[in-house]
Amino acid sequence: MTSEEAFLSSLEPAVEIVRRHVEAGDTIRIVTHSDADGIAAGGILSETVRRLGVGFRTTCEKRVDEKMVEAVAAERPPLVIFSDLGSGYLDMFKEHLSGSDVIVLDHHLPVEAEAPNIVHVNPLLHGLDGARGISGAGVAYLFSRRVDDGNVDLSPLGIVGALADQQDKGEKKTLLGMNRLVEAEAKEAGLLETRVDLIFYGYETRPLARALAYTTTPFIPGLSGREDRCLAFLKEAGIELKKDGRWRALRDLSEEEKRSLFSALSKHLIYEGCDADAVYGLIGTIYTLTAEEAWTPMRDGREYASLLNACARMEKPGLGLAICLGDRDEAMKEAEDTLDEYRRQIAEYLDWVREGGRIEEMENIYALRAQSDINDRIIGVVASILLSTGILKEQKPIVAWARAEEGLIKVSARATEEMAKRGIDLGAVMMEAAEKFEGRGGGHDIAAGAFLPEEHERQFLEMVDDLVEKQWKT
Ligand SMILES: [Mn+2]
Repeated sequence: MTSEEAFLSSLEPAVEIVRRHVEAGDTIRIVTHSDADGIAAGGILSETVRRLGVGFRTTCEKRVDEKMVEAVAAERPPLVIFSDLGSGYLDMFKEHLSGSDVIVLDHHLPVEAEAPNIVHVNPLLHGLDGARGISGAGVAYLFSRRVDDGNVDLSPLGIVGALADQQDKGEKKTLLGMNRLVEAEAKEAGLLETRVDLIFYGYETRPLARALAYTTTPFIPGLSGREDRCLAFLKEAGIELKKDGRWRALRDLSEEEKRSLFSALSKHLIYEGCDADAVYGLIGTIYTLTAEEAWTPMRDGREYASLLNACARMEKPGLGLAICLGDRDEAMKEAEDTLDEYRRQIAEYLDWVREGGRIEEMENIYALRAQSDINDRIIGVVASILLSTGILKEQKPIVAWARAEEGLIKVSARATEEMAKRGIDLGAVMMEAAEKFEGRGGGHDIAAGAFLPEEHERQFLEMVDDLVEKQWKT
C-alpha cells in the first residue's frame, strides 16, 4: 500500500462514524479553522452533512484553546468534527470531550494522544507532506468523496483551500502531492481547467486594468488595489484597453502584446524597488473553476481564495462559509465589498510602510513596528508581501508586530523557503522567545507568530535577532 492509499483508507473509520450518527438522526457539530482554507473545508463538510439530511452547526475558530473546547463540550454534541485544526490538541479533546465522538480532519503538526472516541485523520501520520501536498479543504474533500461519490462537485473547493494555503509550490505554480488527485477529479468532472499564463485574476473575462488591480497574489506594489494607476500603467505600456467598443481581457492579447506587458511589469517592479526576479512570480498556472459564473471572483481559484481570506481577516468567516455553501446574490455582493476593502487596506498599509524609515534592519532580521497603524489581523499579510516582492534587499527574515487587544502585541515572522533550507525555523524562534517574555508563540519554519505583552517588545526583538543568528550558524 502506498502512503496515499494508506491515508485514503484512514478516512474510512471517520466515514463510518458519520454514517452511524446520520442513522441516529444526530445533529453534527463542525468546528473549522477561521482562515481561508479552513472556511473552504468547513463549507465542504457542512454541505456534505446537509446532503445527508441531518442538522448541523458550523463555527469558525481562530485557534484551539481550553475555553473553546469547553464551550463546544457544553453543547453536549453527539459528534464533533474538527477541520483544518485540532491535530495538536488531541489531549485537550480527550479531556473535555469524552462524552462525544470526535473526528479530526487536519493537515497540521500532530501530537500523540489516543482515545477510543477520537478518530484522527492527518496526512502527516502517513509520511505525506501536509504543508505543501494537501490542505484542510483537500482532506475535507477526500473525506466527503468517500461519504458519497456525488460530492465530486465539491472538489473545486479543495483546490481553493490548497491555493489559499499557498500550496502551489510546484513548477509554474502548480499544486503537488495529494492535491493532484483532487485536481484530477475536478478536471474529470468538468469543473476545472488549468493553463499557464500571467496569473491576473479574471484571465478570461475581466477588463485588463481591473484584472491587474484585483490581483493580490502575488501583490504588485503600486498596482494591486489601485485600478486608476493600472489604467495609466497599461496606457503607458501601449496596450489597447478596448477593441470594437468592448473592454479587452488578458486572453484577448496577442503573444506580442503579452510580451510587452510583461516587460513593462518588469520595469515597474524594479522602479518600485522590488527584486528583478519578482516579475516571474506573475507567471504561473491559472485554475479556472468553470462551473462558476464569468466575472465573479469565484471563477478564478486564486481569487476565490483571496475572497475567503478577506472574509476571514475582516472578521466575517460566516460570510465566506455562506459563499462556499453556494449562496450568491446578496452574500456575493457583501463578499465582493469585503474583498475590495481588504485590497484597499493592504495597498494603504504598504504605502505607509514604504513612506520610509518604517523598517529597521537589524543584524539578522528586519523589524517592522506598526503599533496601531496596521491592523493586527493583516500584519502577517503585509510581512509576507514585503518579503515576497524583494523590497527587502538582504536575505533576512522579517518580524513585524502590531498592537492587539489587552496590552498585547501580535507578532508575525516570515522567512523564504531558501532561508528555511539554510536552517531558519521561525516557529521555533517565536516559541522560545515568546515564552521568555510572558507570551506564546509557534508556527511553521517560514511563517510563525507570537503574542506577548507590549512592554517586552524591545527585549523580545533582540532575543529573536540572537536566536536567528544561532540558526544561521548551525
Ligand atoms: Mn489549512
